[in-house]
Amino acid sequence: MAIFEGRFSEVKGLRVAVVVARFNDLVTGKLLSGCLDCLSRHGIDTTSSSSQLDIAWVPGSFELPLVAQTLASTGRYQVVIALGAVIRGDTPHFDVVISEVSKGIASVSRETSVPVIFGVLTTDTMQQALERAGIKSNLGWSFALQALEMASLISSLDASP
Ligand code: INI
Repeated sequence: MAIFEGRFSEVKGLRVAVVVARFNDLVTGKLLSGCLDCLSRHGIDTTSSSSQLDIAWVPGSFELPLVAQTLASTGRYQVVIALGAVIRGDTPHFDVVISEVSKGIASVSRETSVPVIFGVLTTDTMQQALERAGIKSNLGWSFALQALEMASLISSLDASP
């Protein structure tokens, strides 16, 4: 019997791409900060000259799947993290955006075999989003941990005889 589990310490040679939406950047900027803090404290070089980390900005969450797919398809990254904030407000656009983003990101993962972390907050209000992006906790940190775990898990499955 084999039991596979991702580890958080296997960061040597690991390359991570983060794609982040500018829409609601008060929130997504904080998610990105939390994410980079976690990656850096686990040993990933997140400096501007880093060869371990690349960041791509897109206009809104709707654009996350396409750019995640483009990045994943390059073969340069073991994991992609997609960050966004979709806030309900008064618009039915919310449902369209979130449905496309969630389905899109799931299919990019499956089609490329590169894990893509769903780091998109979906909330009713800006206050709720801010609470999850640093006021109470910063889910950007958790998304980065999930990325490290999935990159390690997929790599151990790939290496298994
Ligand atoms: N994009 C978001 O990231 N969050 C939102 O809350 C949002 N709302 O509510 O409209 C949003 N819309 C823009 C969308 O993601 C696209 O960028 C736009 O439709 C152009 O394709």
